[in-house]
Amino acid sequence: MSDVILHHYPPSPVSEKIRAAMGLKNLTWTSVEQNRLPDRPELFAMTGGYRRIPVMQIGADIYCDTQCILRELEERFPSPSFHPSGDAGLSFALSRWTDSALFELGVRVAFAPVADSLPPELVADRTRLYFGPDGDMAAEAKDIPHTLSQLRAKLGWLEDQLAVHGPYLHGAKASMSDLLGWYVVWFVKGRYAESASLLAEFPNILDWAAKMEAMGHGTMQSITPADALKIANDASPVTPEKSDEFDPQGLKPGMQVEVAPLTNSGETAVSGNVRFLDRNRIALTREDPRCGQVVVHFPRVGYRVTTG
Ligand SMILES: N[C@@H](CCC(=O)N[C@@H](CS)C(=O)NCC(=O)O)C(=O)O
Repeated sequence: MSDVILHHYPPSPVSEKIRAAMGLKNLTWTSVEQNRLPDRPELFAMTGGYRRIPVMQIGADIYCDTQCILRELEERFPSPSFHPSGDAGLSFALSRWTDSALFELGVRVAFAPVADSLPPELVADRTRLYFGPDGDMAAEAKDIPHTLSQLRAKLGWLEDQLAVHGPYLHGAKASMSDLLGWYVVWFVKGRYAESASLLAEFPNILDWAAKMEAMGHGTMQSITPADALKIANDASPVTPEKSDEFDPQGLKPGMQVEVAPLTNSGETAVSGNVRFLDRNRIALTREDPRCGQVVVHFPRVGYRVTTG
């Protein structure tokens, strides 16, 4: 069984980014299917309550957010690289657009027109999560023509890039940028009933999407959330202690802190002691009776660290 464990659920688009990343690197990995609603006791024991999906686990080291997951996969499995043309900086910058403005359009198009046929608790949860406390899915449904006008223009940017540099966004080989565009296109293609007509004017996106689909998800086998918890309990974290003399908040290993995503949807802050710091990542040591000591990694970008 592979040590690389991905906590996810099949319809999750952000998880598709990482499943496709496994395919790009042709990795063998272990899948833990989590609930679609945040009833995930084993995972929360390990993360300290971080509520988003996916999460990657390697023994007792836990990686929250796809920014951290992609960095860790690249460090552990450098070949083939997520950055075949050396454009890591551009890809991370691009991720701040795909994972915000572009993904939010995808959420509107995928959820709003079918919200009436989805479980009300799922709709209520995702409305609050993605559109904040004043979100209104019925209003989003009425506004779909406008939303499509925004999405169409942005898909056009991907189309233009592929037309000049294709078959992938940076040229001959698939890169992290392709994973970023792909998971939103995958989401819209799979969930928006009119996606065929939306995408019909984008022949380069259609060719590229077929290639991304064919890349697959690597090789996967499944275990249960309880199995994954036991793996964490039986392992010790391997993340080294690391300080960062330039840290603008004066954070140091050993300090007690809280880390929370910068959203307005009231997501749980995770508490722990700083173990590792650099400008992209912070990792916290925490203990839970169900999994023993774990080290939980978060990105710096998009998260606020507060000291007690
Ligand atoms: N910034 C996060 C975003 C993850 C995200 O929003 N994931 C969605 C699933 S596609 C989610 O967690 N939705 C709520 C849930 O599943 O509880 C990342 O890059 O991993």
